[in-house]
Amino acid sequence: MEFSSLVKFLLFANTNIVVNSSITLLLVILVVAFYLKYSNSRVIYLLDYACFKPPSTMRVPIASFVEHSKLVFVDNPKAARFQMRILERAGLGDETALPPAIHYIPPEPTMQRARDEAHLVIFSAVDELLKKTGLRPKDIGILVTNCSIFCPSPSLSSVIINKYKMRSAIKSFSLSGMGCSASPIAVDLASRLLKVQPNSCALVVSTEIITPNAYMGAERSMLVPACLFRLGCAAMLLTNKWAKRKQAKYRLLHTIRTHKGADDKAHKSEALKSNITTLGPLVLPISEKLLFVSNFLAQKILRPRNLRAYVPNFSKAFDHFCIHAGGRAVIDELQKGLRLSGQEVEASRMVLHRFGNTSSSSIWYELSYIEAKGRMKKGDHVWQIAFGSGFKCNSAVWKCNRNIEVESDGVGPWMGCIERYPAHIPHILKIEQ
Ligand SMILES: *[C@@H]1O[C@H](CO)[C@@H](O)[C@H](O)[C@H]1NC(C)=O
Ligand SMILES: *[C@@H]1O[C@H](CO)[C@@H](O)[C@H](O)[C@H]1NC(C)=O
Ligand SMILES: *[C@@H]1O[C@H](CO)[C@@H](O)[C@H](O)[C@H]1NC(C)=O
Ligand SMILES: CC(=O)N[C@H]1CO[C@H](CO)[C@@H](O)[C@@H]1O
Repeated sequence: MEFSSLVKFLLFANTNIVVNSSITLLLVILVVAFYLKYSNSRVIYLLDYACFKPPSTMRVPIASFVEHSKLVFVDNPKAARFQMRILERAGLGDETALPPAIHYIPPEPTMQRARDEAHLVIFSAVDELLKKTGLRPKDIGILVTNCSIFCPSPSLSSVIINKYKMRSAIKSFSLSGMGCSASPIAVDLASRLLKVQPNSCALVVSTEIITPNAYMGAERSMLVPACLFRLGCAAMLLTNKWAKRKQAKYRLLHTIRTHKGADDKAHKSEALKSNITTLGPLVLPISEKLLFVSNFLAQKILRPRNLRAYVPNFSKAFDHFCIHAGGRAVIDELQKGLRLSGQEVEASRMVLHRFGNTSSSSIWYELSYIEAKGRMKKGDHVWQIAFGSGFKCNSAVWKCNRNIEVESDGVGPWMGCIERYPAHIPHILKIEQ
């Protein structure tokens, strides 16, 4: 072999080696980066969720509620009339449901009845969720339950673990006394736990057991919730498993919790304002941020009398809104405050009409409404916002991870009634006496 051709051969081989090894190195780096990014489970998915659909036997048409209230408050007709006036303006329909114990005359708010209700709503929702996701109870590593009023011992979490024979190493938490905003708190807690526990599934159960809520006294502030509370429960499955990324419905982008409990003067709108101020910079497009900042500066520097604070247009950041359906006044206030259109609050109003105030689970019935209407598309951003028990305001921001089809994903609790919505909700309902 000639010297020059030997040199050529060596050079060629060398470049080959260099090229080969750099490609290999690049591949290794890519694989490692990929592994670190995903297996380290920074991304948290909502695999799926399920909402309890009350059986029609537990239905309370408004007229029946009023009649029942007259019988229960036979010695106090004022209370019955007061409840009727609340219901006339509440925006609830004729298909909301109450647990059997509250249908009785008089109601029977015992511990046993409350347990029966808890079993009914929780097991129904969890059964459906396991069916939808194809997971076995043994796959669940974290369990967070949340229910504000009913706080039995052993806890509801233990009841679930016992019923489904979950694994003994499960990390379980029972949140309580946190009111309607508890659901984003539970999601927040589960997502924080998932961040430190790779390759796991977390089950979150959000409900309010209303049997203990049956109220027969004369205090008006207690009579109001007794009118609006209805059966409801939602179960959610969060995961950081890389293998589940295609199947998952949503990706969690942010959870934000504001607690103004330290401030005695704090109230709903205060907590809301601060929460929104925290959320704004995370989600708003640059144009809205600029408008907000320039308005803020103009107020500080020029101090004009009639310049109102700029409320960012959140429709530019979110495609769908799930506002906790606590009552009509709450939805009205938020719609006005955030300048939302009628369609953007439609899900909240329709959930209030069809299911009543289901406390912390209402935002999941709303998400399900948007899906059942076929409006949820891959890439859409959703804002779930809930407040309750005074000073807390909590949100979760999700990004839709795949197209959601009514045919394959179903309509969940809206089965059999979705075609009747959106329904016209009269401002004042005339109740026949
Ligand atoms: C969530 O909190 C409530 C009390 O507010 C507590 O009773 C309950 O144990 C928790 N929820 C469930 C479903 O366990
Ligand atoms: C907010 O932005 C959306 C989309 O750009 C627009 O349709 C809507 O009119 C805006 N709302 C307000 C109150 O400016
Ligand atoms: C809705 O239910 C919750 C209970 O979790 C209660 O705190 C809230 O006051 C209710 N909303 C209205 C408007 O009654
Ligand atoms: C304006 C305002 O009150 N902002 C508050 C928003 O909430 C965060 C905590 O979540 C507070 O640190 C901010 O001060």
